[in-house]
Formats: sequence, structure tokens, C-alpha cells
Amino acid sequence: MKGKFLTLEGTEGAGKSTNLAFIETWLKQRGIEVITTREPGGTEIGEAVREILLDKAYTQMHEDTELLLMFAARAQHLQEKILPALAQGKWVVSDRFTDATYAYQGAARGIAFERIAEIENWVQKGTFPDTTFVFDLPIEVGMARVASRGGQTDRFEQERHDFFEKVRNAYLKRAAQTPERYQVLDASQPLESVQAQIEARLQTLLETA
Ligand code: T5A
Repeated sequence: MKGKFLTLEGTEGAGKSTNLAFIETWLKQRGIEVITTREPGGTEIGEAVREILLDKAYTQMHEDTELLLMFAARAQHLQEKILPALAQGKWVVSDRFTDATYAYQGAARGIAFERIAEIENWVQKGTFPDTTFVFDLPIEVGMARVASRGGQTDRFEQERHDFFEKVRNAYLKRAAQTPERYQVLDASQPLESVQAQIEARLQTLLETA
């Protein structure tokens, strides 16, 4: 049996990493074999590419370079980790995937969606998430959470407010276009309420697995 592929998306500080751990625990408690991973990254090569992508010293990075590096890391991630795990019947839960490319490099940087779709088709060859959770919240709420968590900001977090508004709107638009694949969550709610909504969707997925 092929496993299920779940992805978590949203703007900065929306709660993806926090809920990745929640989903992993919930599935394991029900006897599902699951691996968690992230993008950009997820493999040794992917994590090396992530360092380049997030390094705020690289202010000169061209948007085409950024796009191709995202997909370079993704190609390795799919071949080395995601596809083998799914083929073994494991569930794969990834903190971000290609929806982020449409939102950040497409809507926010301005690269044509058709161009992204061409590379997506080449790299993914028909592999798409079964379900995508979109953690939606006002940009300033997410940024305040990131700030209160402390630590260094990355190259993307240097962007202005309107950049992240474009990202947020792009996620909502994509979710509205294919509602059966996406679950939009009000991530400004307390964690327990967000997790109750996730749990309901996971329950349905399990029943149809
Ligand atoms: N990117 C990525 C692209 O441009 N294109 C691509 O194709 C891909 C794959 C990656 C960057 O790369 C870009 C997008 C990103 O800018 P990242 O580390 O994956 O960076 O993403 P970030 O969004 O920067 O990750 P964060 O860790 O900042 O955000 P999370 O994971 O959404 O938030 P999380 O879970 O760490 O939570 C933040 C804080 O809020 C609290 C948590 O405890 C934590 O302290 N919190 C809540 N507090 C109150 N109520 C809730 N409901 C809460 N949920 C979480």
C-alpha cells in the first residue's frame, strides 16, 4: 500500500513546525509508520542548499536562482526520501513543499506560475500531496511569534510586509481553487483549537486510507 503525503504551508510563524510534531505523534499513536521532513532541506544535499537559500548575506540572489535551488533541493528530497518512503507504505509529512514555491517565488517574487508548473512537472512527475494544511493568520501575528521565539532571522524574513501579504493571498487562492486537497486553518486561534481541526481531517484521511 502506498503511504499518504501530507504537507504544511503558511507564512512565517504560523505554527507549521509545532503542528508537524503534533501530526507525527497522532499518527504514530494509531500505528501509522510516518516520517517527518522539511523544505527546503530534508536530505544532506537539500539541507546544504537550504543554508544557501536562507543565508541573509546573499542579498544579490536572483529570483531564478532561488527558484532553481528550491527545485534542486526538492528533486533530491523526492528521489532520496519522499518517494521511497511512500513506496514502503509510510506516511510522509513535510513542513512546506511546492505550494510554497508558487506562493513565494511565484506570487511574491513575480515568476510566472506557468514557468513554475513546467519545472514542477519535470521534477515531480505526477507526485503531489494528498492533503495540504494551510496555516493562515495575519502577517503581524506570525512575525510577533517569530520575534518572541528569539534567534536569528533568515533571508526571507528580511522581506517587507507586502511580500508576505502576497504569499498569504496566494495560499488562500490555491486552496480555494482545489478545496478537496487543502484544509485552511485559522492559525491565530489557540493551539488546542488548531489541533482539533487537524485531528478531524487526519481522522477522515485514516478512514479513507
Ligand atoms: N520557501 C520555502 C520558499 O520561498 N519557497 C519554497 O519552495 C520553500 C519550500 C523556509 C523559508 O523558505 C521559503 C519560505 C520560508 O521563508 P522555514 O523555516 O520553513 O523557512 O519557514 P518559517 O515559516 O520561517 O518557519 P517558522 O519556524 O518561522 O514558522 P512555523 O514553523 O510556521 O512556526 P512555529 O511552529 O515554529 O511557531 C512559531 C511560534 O509560535 C508558537 C510556537 O510555539 C512558536 O513559538 N505557536 C503558537 N502560539 C500561539 N498560538 C498558536 N496557535 C501557535 N502555534 C504556534
